[in-house]
Amino acid sequence: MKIIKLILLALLVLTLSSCGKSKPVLYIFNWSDYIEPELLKEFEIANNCQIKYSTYDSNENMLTKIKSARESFDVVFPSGDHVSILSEAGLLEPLDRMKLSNFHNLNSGLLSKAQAFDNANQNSVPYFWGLTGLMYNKKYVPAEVVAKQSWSIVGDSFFKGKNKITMLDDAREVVGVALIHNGFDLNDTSEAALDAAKKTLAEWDINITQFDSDSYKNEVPDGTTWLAQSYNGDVLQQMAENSDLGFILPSEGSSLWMDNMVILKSSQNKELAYKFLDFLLEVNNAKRNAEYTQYATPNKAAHELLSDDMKNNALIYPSQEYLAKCYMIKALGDDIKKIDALYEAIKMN
Ligand code: N2P
Repeated sequence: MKIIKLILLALLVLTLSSCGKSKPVLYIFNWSDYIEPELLKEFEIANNCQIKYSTYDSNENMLTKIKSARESFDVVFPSGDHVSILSEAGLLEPLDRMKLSNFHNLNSGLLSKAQAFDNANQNSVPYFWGLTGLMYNKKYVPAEVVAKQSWSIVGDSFFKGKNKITMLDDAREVVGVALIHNGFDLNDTSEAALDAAKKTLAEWDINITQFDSDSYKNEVPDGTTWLAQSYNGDVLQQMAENSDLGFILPSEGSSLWMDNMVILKSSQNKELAYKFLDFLLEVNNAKRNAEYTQYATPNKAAHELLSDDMKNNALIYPSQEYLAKCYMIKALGDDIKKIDALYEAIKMN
């Protein structure tokens, strides 16, 4: 009897002491709706750790939070121009390839493109790429309005006085498509280019209710908004459940971006952060992630495993002809102020 009591006591002490030992924590900061949630749980189990996951809806918000230093993160997912901004600010950990055993799964063509914002792919690993287009609800927007297949739909007189259009809360995206609509490069900050963009945005603005990068995902389906500038994968996630929704990539071309995984220099748990990056680069995980998010994967090995339906979906992987009309958002240095000023003026109106 005594022995049994002793064993029970020992067990109790063991359980209590293991409860007290906290698991390592990985702090992740990502765009909303941008990861297959099951993958997070699987990573936690496989690595006996806890993930603290927070989201943002624009690069600007992400940057402000990181700089405020009230919270610290290990892994973040900036777009290309913000990889440049973060790395110039000295905030990124140069990546040790030896710790990324699945790096070889990446598409080498896309890796060279990524060098435009990250020299020698030193500080970032491509995560997904995508385009910005127009999401609409067929119940409210007549087919002949959408048939224009142009960014000028935003200024269409059909929407006058209806307050049913939103655009992204992102200066580069909003000014960018106005530049493209006028035949300019999205990165052009010359006076001629910005004057043209300004005129266009002033015309469109009459129809724009708000600038918001998140709410369109629910508001276009429920009819609060009828047309929204939106990220392709976010729309495709909604379209899978609602046949009233449509999405177009306007014929003038669009903005093109690549989002990336980075480890912050200030990370307190770099070993675990590396494991997380490598976990997402693993071929089956990358495939499941691409299927869930509906974004284009830079993971070549995973892309090969996708269904033909997905690979042939021109809203995810557009034709080379269309991509040739798109512009990657680049870091502009001080010239960003011109774009910001134009955007703020439109928002204030
Ligand atoms: C995910 C949006 C990510 C794309 N919700 C923006 N770069």
